[in-house]
Amino acid sequence: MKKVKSLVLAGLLAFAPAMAMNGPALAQENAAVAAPASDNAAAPAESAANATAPAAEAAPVAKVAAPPRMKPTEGIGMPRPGEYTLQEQFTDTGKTARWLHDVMLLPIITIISIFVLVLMLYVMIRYRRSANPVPSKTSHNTLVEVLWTVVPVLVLLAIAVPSIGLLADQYKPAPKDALTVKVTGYQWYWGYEYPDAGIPEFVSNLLPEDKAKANGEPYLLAPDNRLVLPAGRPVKLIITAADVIHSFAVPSLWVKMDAVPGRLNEKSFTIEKPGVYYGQCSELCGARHGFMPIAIEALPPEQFDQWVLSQGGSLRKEGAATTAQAAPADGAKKI
Ligand SMILES: [Cu+2]
Repeated sequence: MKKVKSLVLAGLLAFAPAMAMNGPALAQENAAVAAPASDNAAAPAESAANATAPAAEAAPVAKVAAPPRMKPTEGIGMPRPGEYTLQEQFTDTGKTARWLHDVMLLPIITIISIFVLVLMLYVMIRYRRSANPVPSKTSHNTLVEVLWTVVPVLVLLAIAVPSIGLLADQYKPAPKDALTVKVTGYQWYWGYEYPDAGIPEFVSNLLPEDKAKANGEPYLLAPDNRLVLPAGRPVKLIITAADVIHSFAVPSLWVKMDAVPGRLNEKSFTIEKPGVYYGQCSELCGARHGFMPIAIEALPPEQFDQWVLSQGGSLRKEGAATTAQAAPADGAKKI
């Protein structure tokens, strides 16, 4: 009961200044956003007024419309038929990782494999019993022994330097201004929540085959609701699960993080350019494990802000580290 009272109170306080300052602010229809029950009521009030201001400029009367659903680009953010390399990367760590794989590891592995194969073939042919009936009794050769110790050490060191740097980069904490999104794995769909923007959790299910085909989206990779993120801004994903272990993976963004019940894992990255990036659950999680796809729609920052407003969320103050909550819908109805 106490909670309900404080919800209503927070709502009233949140909307009072917004109404006084700006008539059309109510048209914003901040829908279905839970109020922070015990937070300082002045904070939501401030952010509500703050959030509605740009919306009022752009569309003074109606609710902000969501940007149109972005069309995926064939071969970008998704696997291509017959492809055997890593997907094209759209984050910094992804690019470094792909470089490490393509430019360092693959050539080194290839050279070593060919060298060992040639050496074995040479020894088998040149020193076979019929060609070399009296075998050599040599048991030591200092030069060869030094070489086969030092050369592998140098090769390993050369790999270790960029590899350890990449490992550290992948787990670097997010910058303070990163947008936080909570990702929850369920059997068998994903839930996305935007605590910074005050957008409550919505779920993302597999898009049926006919709808995916009609939309020009890849079936089994396309969900109905996408995870919408800003391009060019740091993002922090807090990843967890509600039932069994899942794994949130988007190969073209170099993201793969286990979603473990009762535990919050964190992954931070900045998507370089707008686009649709597909992924899948990558931890065997039950019967429909193969049917819980992921699609990240990276929008240009202005369009992302528009999307946040269209979902009833609020925009954060520039540089503010605390979260901003939109005004609660309950309160709005009671006014
Ligand atoms: Cu799963």
